[in-house]
Amino acid sequence: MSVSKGLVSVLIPTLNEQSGIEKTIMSIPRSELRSNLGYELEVIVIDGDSTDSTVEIAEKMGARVVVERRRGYGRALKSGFAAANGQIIVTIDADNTYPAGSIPEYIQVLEHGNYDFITINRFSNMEQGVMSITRRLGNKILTSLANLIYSLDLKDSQSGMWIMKKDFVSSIKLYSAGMSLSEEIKMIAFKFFRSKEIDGIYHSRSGEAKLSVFSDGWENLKFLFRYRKIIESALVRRPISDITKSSTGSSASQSTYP
Ligand SMILES: Nc1nc2c(ncn2[C@@H]2O[C@H](COP(=O)(O)OP(=O)(O)OP(=O)(O)O)[C@@H](O)[C@H]2O)c(=O)[nH]1
Ligand SMILES: [Mg+2]
Repeated sequence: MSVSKGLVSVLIPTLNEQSGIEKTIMSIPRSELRSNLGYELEVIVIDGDSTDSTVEIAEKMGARVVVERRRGYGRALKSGFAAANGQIIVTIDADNTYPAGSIPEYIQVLEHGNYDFITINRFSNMEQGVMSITRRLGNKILTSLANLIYSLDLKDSQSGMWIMKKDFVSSIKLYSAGMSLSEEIKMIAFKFFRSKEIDGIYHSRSGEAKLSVFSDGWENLKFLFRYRKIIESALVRRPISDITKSSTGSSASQSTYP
């Protein structure tokens, strides 16, 4: 395939990830994306002012580095969304945990199924010891509650690997600055857009985790309940498929997370 179909932006938030960033960027199949799907690739690292050599390594690997000094995984990804030029946006962590090698396959599912958003279920193929029992339990509780409150059928509400259309990102307003962005984006995606959850692999992490099981778990739990009141206001533009279903417009005037 010689004519480029467009651009894929892979967003990678980093906070002191010098031991995983090189392997992570290397695992993104640039040439397969180009030769099999006709997409060019841009890799954007959104760095939280790392004090190790994350930025140097990322730049050496050809990534564009955006510095976002304000703390938080959600804050970093929102800055990444604003910086992305691609028609398709993919998110992964910088710790080599997600199956970046399968990005072309997932993009094909997105395109053939005309989905707006795809998320990867980490629990379908996870080696023993990759996640502690406490974290597994926390994930189970958060996912079950999300399903109950928002009438969903997710297996993993906390996964950080998503494949989505830029149009979807432009149609929503995201409130979370922290780890709760992960459940937030899925709730709005599965409530209002064509979305799919795909089983994937989750490898053991390179480097130290930034997630704090108890404080992030508690924040994510509180967010699940608060979000019920603001989910409608998070829809900036209704999905095309939904416009004919309802004539009640949604207010997009809210600018801060209550
Ligand atoms: N820029 C930026 N990146 C962050 C921040 N906090 C976390 N990250 C990055 O966001 C990604 C997700 O954080 P992780 O610690 O891997 O969280 P997790 O995937 O739930 O936990 P593990 O399974 O242990 O990896 C990693 O690539 C982090 O380096 C932050 O405040 N700023
Ligand atoms: Mg991680």
